[in-house]
Amino acid sequence: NRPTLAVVGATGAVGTVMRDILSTRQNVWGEIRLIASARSAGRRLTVRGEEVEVQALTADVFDGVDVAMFDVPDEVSAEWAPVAAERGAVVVDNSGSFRMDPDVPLVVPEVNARMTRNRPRGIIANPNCTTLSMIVVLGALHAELGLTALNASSYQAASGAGQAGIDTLHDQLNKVAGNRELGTHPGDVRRVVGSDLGPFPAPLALNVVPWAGSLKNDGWSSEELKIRNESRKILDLPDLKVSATCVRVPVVTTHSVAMHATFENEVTTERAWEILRDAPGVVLYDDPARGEFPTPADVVGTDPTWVGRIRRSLDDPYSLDLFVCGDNLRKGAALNTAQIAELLAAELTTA
Ligand code: 2RA
Repeated sequence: NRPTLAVVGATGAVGTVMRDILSTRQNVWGEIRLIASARSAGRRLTVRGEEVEVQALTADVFDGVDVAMFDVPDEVSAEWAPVAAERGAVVVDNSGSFRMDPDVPLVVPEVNARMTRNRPRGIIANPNCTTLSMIVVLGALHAELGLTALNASSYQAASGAGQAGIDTLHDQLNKVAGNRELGTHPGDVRRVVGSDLGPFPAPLALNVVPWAGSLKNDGWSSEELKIRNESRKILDLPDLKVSATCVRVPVVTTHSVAMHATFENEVTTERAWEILRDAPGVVLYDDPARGEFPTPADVVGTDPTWVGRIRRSLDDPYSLDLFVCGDNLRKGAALNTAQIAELLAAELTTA
């Protein structure tokens, strides 16, 4: 018999994509329970073509659940993931609560699937969407070339900040639409957009905002530290040199990352193409002469990580410069969580 799955956070931006993914990928589940806050309980949502009633998040709802996919705020996961694990579920958590816990594996199936079985707390963590938008490509290159340092600049979509981010961007675009004078004088966009900046610290329409997440030590943002700390853990490179700058851009969904990656071995563009052409979960799209390189407009809604603009650094034969795009709601969150859950389903079904 097939394992029982719970989707916790079923009504959010990522939860909605989780239901889409569960309805389109090969079905490996028995019962699927949809769980959300008490205010959403009773709503009927569709998954696998069937209407399912949303249940409120309580301890009892995890009785009989084999795998629980969580996409809820950090503090909700911190409280409820251990409860679900205590009731016998293996939790795949998409929040930041457990990612750096030494007893919780941080898993990207294409890179370190083996870590899924090593889960002393019954919790497996899903990386941050920005890390997930680049790590499948980086992991494939590291496996062959030995990564030693990474500089990354992200171009992050509004939906990384949830439905509020999407709504704020669209509201601001409506305000600036058609006004060709805007973006030509200091503060002109800010005046038209007004004070409702939503989850962003500055106007996003017709702008870029060099900030994502919260302020940490020495001026670094939480997003930038996540790229550094999560890449080190996933690749098992505790001394990897990482410097990241995370920027919010007026894109609805799909994160992009420009990377400068340095390796133990000399690299060539051709060798990088050879590695990435066949890498699982990667689309190589790299022919600038024909205008072929990844852009969010082409990548959104797809599962792979798209990579292009690959070139050997002009001043360092051990380094590559490259550009990747990944849908931050799919591989960046819901898909990776579902892939980990499928690994667990295979383990539990054969057990
Ligand atoms: C963001 N990566 O884009 C963070 C959380 N999803 O806001």
